[in-house]
Amino acid sequence: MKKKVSEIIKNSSSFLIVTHKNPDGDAIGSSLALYNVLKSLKKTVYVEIPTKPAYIYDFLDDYNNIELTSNFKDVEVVIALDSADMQRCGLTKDYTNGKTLINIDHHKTNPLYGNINIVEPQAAAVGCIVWEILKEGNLPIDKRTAEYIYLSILTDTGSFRYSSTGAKTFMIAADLLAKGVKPWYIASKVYEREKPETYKLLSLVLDTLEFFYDGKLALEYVTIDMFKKTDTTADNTEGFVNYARGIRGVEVGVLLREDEPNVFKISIRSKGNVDVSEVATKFEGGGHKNAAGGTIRAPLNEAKKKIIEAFDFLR
Ligand SMILES: [Mn+2]
Repeated sequence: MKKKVSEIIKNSSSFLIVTHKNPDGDAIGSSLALYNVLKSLKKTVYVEIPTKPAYIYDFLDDYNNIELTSNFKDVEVVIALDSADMQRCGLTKDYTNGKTLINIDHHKTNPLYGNINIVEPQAAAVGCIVWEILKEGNLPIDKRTAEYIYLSILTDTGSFRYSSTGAKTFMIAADLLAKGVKPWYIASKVYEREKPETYKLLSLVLDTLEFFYDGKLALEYVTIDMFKKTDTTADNTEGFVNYARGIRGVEVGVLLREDEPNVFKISIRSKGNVDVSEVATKFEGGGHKNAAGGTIRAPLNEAKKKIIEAFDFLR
């Protein structure tokens, strides 16, 4: 199947790459890696995402080449990356009709919406799958492509810490380093360029921390009011949920983020064996075993109650 994708890459002339809204490092990294390869092969290629990527990624060479979803681009091949369903990457059936749709993902809930589907839940990042496609097809991996793939792996494995990290992950990373990636450079760009106001917001959020089920569930929240007070947006909350999970004894950390009045985006992170993807499906969401998300439409107190109840198996 990967060979087939590399053949399509070689034999087609125009491509649209799409990924999920509120893109993370894996979504952006895997998309820009393929974009860069297709550019170097002199193909016509576009990258579209439903929402603008967060500022932490603005150091990337191709950041300004990322466009917002249009459903207008006239191309032969559409490649969706890291997108558990079509809607999350802004695709409509009307638009993809008559085009080759390639679906490359690692969410186990992916319904295989493409004409070609490469969905590998065991892959540490979609960037790893992209690397394999490029390798198998003998496609060029230059330094810039290597940096994009490295970004995707670094961010989706929580800096090589999550249970998805294996020997293969490091093997791929080693290959990327051989192509010129400097780990300190990417890490400092992604993790050491935070805005001061983010820390103001973080201090408000940490103040909301509460514990349930003998300290196994940690819950924190951010409200529109807090965003206003600190002149911040949802972009500033990247990684906040990890503070909840990072506490000793905590097995599940949850961040409730009020994106619209009484609409909370929930981020759920677990350690080790607790699978949070199931719980997320109860809240219009999904994800992976240790990282998942969803939405709750309710006032704060009710939203908190729903989350606490959903984790009563921790009792
Ligand atoms: Mn991913």
